[in-house]
Amino acid sequence: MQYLNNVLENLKAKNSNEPEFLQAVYEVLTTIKPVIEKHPEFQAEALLERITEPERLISFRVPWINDKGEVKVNRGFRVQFNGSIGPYKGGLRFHPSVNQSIMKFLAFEQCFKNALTGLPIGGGKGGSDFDPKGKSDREIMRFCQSFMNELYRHIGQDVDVPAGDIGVGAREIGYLFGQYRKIRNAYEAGVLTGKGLEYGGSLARKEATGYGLIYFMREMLKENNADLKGKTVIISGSGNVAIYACEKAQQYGAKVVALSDSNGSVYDAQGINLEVVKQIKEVERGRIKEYANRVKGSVYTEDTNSRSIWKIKADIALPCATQNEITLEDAKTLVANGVMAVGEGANMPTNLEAIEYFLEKGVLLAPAKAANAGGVATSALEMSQNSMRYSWTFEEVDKKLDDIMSNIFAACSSSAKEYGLGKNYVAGANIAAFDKLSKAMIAQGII
Ligand code: NDP
Ligand code: 2IT
Repeated sequence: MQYLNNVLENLKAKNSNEPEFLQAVYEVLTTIKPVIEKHPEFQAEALLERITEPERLISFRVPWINDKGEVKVNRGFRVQFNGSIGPYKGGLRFHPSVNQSIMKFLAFEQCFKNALTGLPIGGGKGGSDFDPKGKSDREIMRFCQSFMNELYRHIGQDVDVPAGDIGVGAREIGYLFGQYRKIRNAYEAGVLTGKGLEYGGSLARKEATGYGLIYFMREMLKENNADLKGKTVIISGSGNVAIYACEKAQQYGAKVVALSDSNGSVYDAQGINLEVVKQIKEVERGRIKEYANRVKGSVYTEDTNSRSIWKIKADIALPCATQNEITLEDAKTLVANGVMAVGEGANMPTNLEAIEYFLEKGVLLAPAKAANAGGVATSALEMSQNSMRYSWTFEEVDKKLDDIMSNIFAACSSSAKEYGLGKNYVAGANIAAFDKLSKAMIAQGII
């Protein structure tokens, strides 16, 4: 298709130093090809050119002072990618790997993910190349305050609503919110989500991404006459998403045998003891290696790229750490070991070749944009509660989350069927999301 090829070529030329962004765009645009073919008017509207160009990209200096009194400087970002459906919405990532390419890929994906939730949220993302590892609470606080000293002028509860992502959890959101409140001299609770329960946070937000991933997996398995009970599961990462995916999978009777972090993985044939993991990760902010010191019979494998986990035999694999953590080689190992389903908790964890391989081999693949949308969906529920100055119970929020995830699965499945794509839920998710986003953009004119 000439129009699509031209757009992809131009994007490549313009963003040649942004491989992650190009990867995310390529996956979406190639899978929605049958939709583009049906709509010649998209070309005159320059719809693909507009949908792949952020509305605004902000980059700023973040100076802060460490405990030794030394001045440090990091780079901060906020990418406001698409505001057609609602205020820009998406997390903040603090990780040394953060750069413009990673920010743009995450913000681009977020627009489609947020469209799938059915809630009124646009797409954005932000963060910094700041490395929170080994920093004291006071250093984290000073960094967050400096970050907000610039970010505050770009956000607002009706403008752009950040939340957490890698390296940003309740502690960081607390410091960010405090600084925003001080600068603005107003209690605008809905400006950030993932807040503590004492000051406007939502019950079940902490659990939402991981639980949502398993609700999506449950629906996908159900459509394929299977369920989670008795399945062996491996989960990469041991942060927020991994921990609560593990918890819900265990509640459904699955046996989770492995978790990891960026230094290596633990294997526990008895099934992971999540209380031990929560103590190490949520309380002590320690390394997963510690699990093997505390739980008899478990084995730790050190590993610089943290991919040793994919060598462990399992029925279901849940990548919940970072982008491109499953390569073609990993996919081949997983398939050879009999994996039947992969659920993406992380954003873009499976590279393009690995996605193709899984689909070719009939592995059920739950794509990130759909399968990890429970976090941002519950953030939107947090915004609703903040607007109402009211809060729902855990059960109420969890039930809404379950319904949202079931609806997202149904949308992915029916879009895939409509275009004769069988069980390609990757394409199904992209088509369903594009359908909504493109209609909202076209309705609002050329902006
Ligand atoms: P956390 O910071 O809580 O945990 C991240 C986990 O992934 C840690 O175990 C970390 O190990 C590991 N990890 C991070 N980067 C790398 C890397 N480069 N190589 C190997 N391991 C790595 O983050 P979350 O759990 O919140 O996020 C995990 C993934 O889920 C991300 O892709 C995020 O974008 C996505 N996501 C998060 C949502 C949320 O609500 N939090 C919502 C939707 C998606 P270590 O401690 O060693 O760095
Ligand atoms: O990738 C994601 O969807 C998130 N990090 C959650 C974003 C949010 O606004 O809750």
